[in-house]
Amino acid sequence: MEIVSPILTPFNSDGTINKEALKQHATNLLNKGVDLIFLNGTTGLGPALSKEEKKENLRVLSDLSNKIIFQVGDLNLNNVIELIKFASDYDLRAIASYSPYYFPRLPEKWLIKYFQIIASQSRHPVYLYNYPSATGYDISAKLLSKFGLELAGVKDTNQDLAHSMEFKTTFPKMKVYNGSDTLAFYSLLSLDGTVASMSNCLPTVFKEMKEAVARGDARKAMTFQKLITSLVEMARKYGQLGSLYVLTEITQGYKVGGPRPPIFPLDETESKDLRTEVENFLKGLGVST
Ligand code: FW2
Repeated sequence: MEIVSPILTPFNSDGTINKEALKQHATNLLNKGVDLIFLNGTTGLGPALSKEEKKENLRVLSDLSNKIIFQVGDLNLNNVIELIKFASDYDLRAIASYSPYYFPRLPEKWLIKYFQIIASQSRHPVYLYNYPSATGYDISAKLLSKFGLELAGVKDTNQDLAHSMEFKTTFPKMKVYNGSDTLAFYSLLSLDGTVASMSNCLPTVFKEMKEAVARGDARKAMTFQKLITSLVEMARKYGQLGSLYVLTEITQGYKVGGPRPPIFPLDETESKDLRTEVENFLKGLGVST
């Protein structure tokens, strides 16, 4: 049972990556009980990073590389292959990729081919990042099975837990994580773990939820899930990706820079309102974050 943190990418105001903040944040998350870091994911603004920035993120976290799943997806397959080659010098847990996106009506065969090429190039285990509502394509267990493609793992960002569980029943050896914050408790209970963006700002809550699941205390674990879901609702009012930078600063006590347009930072009033709401909410609960 693992907590995987899709780490946010901290940007400076000039749009460059704040490397010190990235290192500090990753180290803090792992110290507080997060098991693995998902680098260049959605929360890390992966689709908006250049190939050089994706490499840079891994260089910055090279000391922690065996705790990293390195996301390499791109619409330019040459970039994907270059990133896989680059990654081969690092001792990674896995590489991962979302499917091709944007282009409509891609034949199933082409989607599968993309992952077959990745698998043929990588010396590391390959994890599928399936996010149908973002990419427009569902790389389901049925589809993998239809083409006989076995991958080492999957992060399924899906509100349908049965869809994630189908990977496990079809491929018992596959590592299966659900990527929805609102299903983190159920993912810890029934899958190999959760990949949850809220673990950026609530690492200790996630760790305690995992411990509660491990000792069979579902009621306690549910209280943590409710807290996580409440924070998601607060964050979504202002745009969840931008809000996460503010939430992380509030709960972890250090600056993690800001997002980069087209993911815009919260303005001063929004940040203040979010801070007030979150601090008031957490005050009564007596939980560590
Ligand atoms: C990532 C995640 C979590 C997301 C989820 C989507 O890479 O950021 O899939 O937060 O909104 O795994």
